[in-house]
Amino acid sequence: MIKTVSTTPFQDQKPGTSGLRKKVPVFAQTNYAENFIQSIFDSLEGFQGQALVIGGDGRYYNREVIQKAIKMAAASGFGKVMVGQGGILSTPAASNIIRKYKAFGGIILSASHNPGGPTEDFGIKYNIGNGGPAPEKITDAIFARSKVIDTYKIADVADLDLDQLGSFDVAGMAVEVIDPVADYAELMEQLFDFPSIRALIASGVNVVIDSMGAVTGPYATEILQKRLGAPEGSVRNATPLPDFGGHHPDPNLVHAKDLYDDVMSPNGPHFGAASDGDGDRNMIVGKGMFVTPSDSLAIIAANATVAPGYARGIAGIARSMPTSAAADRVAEKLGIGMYETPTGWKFFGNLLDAGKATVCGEESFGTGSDHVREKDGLWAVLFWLNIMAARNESVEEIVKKHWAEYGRNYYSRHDYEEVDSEAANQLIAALREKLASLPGQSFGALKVATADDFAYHDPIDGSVSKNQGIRILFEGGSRVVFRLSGTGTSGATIRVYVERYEPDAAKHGIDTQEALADLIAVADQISELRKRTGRDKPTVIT
Ligand code: G16
Repeated sequence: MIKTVSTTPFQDQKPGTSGLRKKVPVFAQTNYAENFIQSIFDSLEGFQGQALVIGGDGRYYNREVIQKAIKMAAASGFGKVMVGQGGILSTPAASNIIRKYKAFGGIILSASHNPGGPTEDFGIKYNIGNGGPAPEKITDAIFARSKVIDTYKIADVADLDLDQLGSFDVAGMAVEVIDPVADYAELMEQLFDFPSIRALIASGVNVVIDSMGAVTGPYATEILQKRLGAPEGSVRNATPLPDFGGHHPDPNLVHAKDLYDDVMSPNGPHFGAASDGDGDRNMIVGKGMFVTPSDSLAIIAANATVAPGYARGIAGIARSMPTSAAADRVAEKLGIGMYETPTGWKFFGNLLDAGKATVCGEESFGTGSDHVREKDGLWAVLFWLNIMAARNESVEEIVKKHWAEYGRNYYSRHDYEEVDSEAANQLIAALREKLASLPGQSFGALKVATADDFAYHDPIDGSVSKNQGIRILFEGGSRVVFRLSGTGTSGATIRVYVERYEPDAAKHGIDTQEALADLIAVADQISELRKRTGRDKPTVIT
């Protein structure tokens, strides 16, 4: 019943910021997915007889790869697979299942915020027993294995019916098809004050969530509509579809513009939120106020104790390096630890496991805590609703008061997508060459204080991750950061992050792009971005 199949290695299976992401036609090549899954198993030790969690965001090709993964797990000696009904598990829900049922690890199938469909994106990611993305040590081992693999093992059995809940046998291995929502909804109910949020909604605060045709639909429907009493229709685009209904499931001001416009209109909802393909990102919009992800992290941290799950206080905050320093001011005031990590949720895992950080966040619309080991879109939405209910204030009031107390970090990210890879690499290389000569140089009123290529020394395991982004810091706390995205699937994406700190509340009402205009111009001057890429404006501004 177990077949050993000969294969030839692919040389391009290097996991990026979050797993292996490629176009569906790449994944659909003979043995491509099998090679990568076997490379994962070959890089792990001690899983015989243990449980593996499998699920994905429902995108095109999800079910096909789940069938392969189940049969290969059986052939490799896992004792049990837990798989979400219909092949569905949001990324945070998968993390929760791994932790709650003490599974050995999990395979999550998603390309996150990238579009889905026969010619769009797909992805495979391995998460370890703490529920978080595999650290670099493991992803490096998987890549090394994928380059030399010559066989894989698979059970030669019929496909499993993924739509039927219950326990089944696949080639001698137990498979449980589980409700993807129940455990997650229960966890949220433990962390947040559901009665207060229910009362807030009952009082007439109109809350909508746009699930963008992706995985959070069933989760948001159960929690917001069934448990918190929001009227039917409050969750929009609520059915997960293989092509996300044609949506680009990236919750930002470009792809969730309809929601933004609706909340900003006089008769629109008071509060709007959107999530991404696999449910780990979030966007928060209140009437009159878009909340930047960096501010969202700072505000959640500053108000954490209103939520029952965090009433004892938070131990520390972690943010990725390109995320604004708004949270740093909160940590300073609370007298707790602040950690700056490279981009990638995997870098938070050690800090969370060691109890050094309780809440974490990234500028890329990611926020989360030690309740799981992934960022968590609906968690952030519920945290905001809990804060609004506890303070009896709107999003706009909460944000403005926060700025008045801590100062405002004006912040924006400019993305240049699908740039020629060679040109992008040269731009970064040229910046690296300039680093030593920048400090002391003035660009108009801006004087460079320091410049470096960010390197992270993990305080828990001592590992070092180099070349994590070019930082140019100016006197007074402004900065620009350049890095190449590790999640794109065609060409290169250059990200330029721009930040200015403004302590004076009288100057908190300026348009963000205007407030950052001189820094944006200097970023172009130093990097020669327009000249090198031939682009005259970013593809996406967030
Ligand atoms: C992933 C990672 C995040 C990271 C984001 C953007 O998110 O989990 O930690 O911030 O990619 O990465 P990059 O700037 O390299 O494209 P997701 O939601 O895509 O899994």
